[in-house]
Amino acid sequence: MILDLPYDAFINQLTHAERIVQISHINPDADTLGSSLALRSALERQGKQVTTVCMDIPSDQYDFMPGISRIEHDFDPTAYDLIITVDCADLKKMSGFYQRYADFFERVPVINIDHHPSNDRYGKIALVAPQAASVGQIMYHVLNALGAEITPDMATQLLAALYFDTGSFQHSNTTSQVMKIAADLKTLGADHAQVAYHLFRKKSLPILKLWGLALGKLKLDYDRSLAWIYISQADLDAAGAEYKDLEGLIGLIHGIPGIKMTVLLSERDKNQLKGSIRTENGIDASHFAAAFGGGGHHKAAGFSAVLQPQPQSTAYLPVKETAAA
Ligand SMILES: [Mn+2]
Repeated sequence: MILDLPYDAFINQLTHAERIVQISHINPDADTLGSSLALRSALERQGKQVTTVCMDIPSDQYDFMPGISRIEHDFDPTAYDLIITVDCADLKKMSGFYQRYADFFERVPVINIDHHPSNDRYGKIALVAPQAASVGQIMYHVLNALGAEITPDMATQLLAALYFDTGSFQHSNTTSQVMKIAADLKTLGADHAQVAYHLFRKKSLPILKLWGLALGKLKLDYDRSLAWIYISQADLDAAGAEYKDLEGLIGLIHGIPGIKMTVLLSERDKNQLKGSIRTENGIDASHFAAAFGGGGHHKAAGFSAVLQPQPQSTAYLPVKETAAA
């Protein structure tokens, strides 16, 4: 099944473009990075001048991705005649560059390539497919529509995108179509073992120490089908780890038989409390996250809250106190 998207309008728009800026979302992941880099190669082979930007420096977890060193962190808005946003559900919140260069976004056509259900199809042309597991899946069809050759490096970039957004093909968005595309990318030379290692298996010693410490603090409440962990700044210090080292931990915990909701709470700078929630079918994680000003998807959501000076006045502290007990 080829996603029903305005490929022809996109291709037509490209014929009017010489200098293109591709924009990834803040806190970039393998989907926005891999999809951008694969499209970039195809556009460059058409003779376009392309700059790929992201406001945040990608985590070193992505250093293995071919072309990652070509990601830049700012651009000159007078130098481009086309904008392509990749995996950005919202131009204002997710690109970060919108506030900096608002008139550039008014003046220059935007092509919006995304799969978030909340994407309102901003831009002149929207290649938006909420049914796609990742932008990598959309980009595979875009490259085919362009008639672009997918090189082994591009195949690795796209496989990384697909692999990441499906949680290594474990999430329910892993359709047979996703697996067929992954198989094709493998045939085209994607380095599947490198993708799996760098995105899911590689763990530094501080990460392993932190996760071990965290597992020791795991609390279970079978009456409420609830599992939770609270990680303090002191825990991070004890493991020699950083906040980002918690990434992926909730996926490890959420799978205990009899547990339907898993919550990971972590203390952040400036009295911030960050919460990640995972749920089983039928329990809306975003509903719980919204109670603390957050949001997300049905089975995965999150929130940030400010720790108040009077602990008893906050709704979430009882959870923290129980967790610490
Ligand atoms: Mn994505």
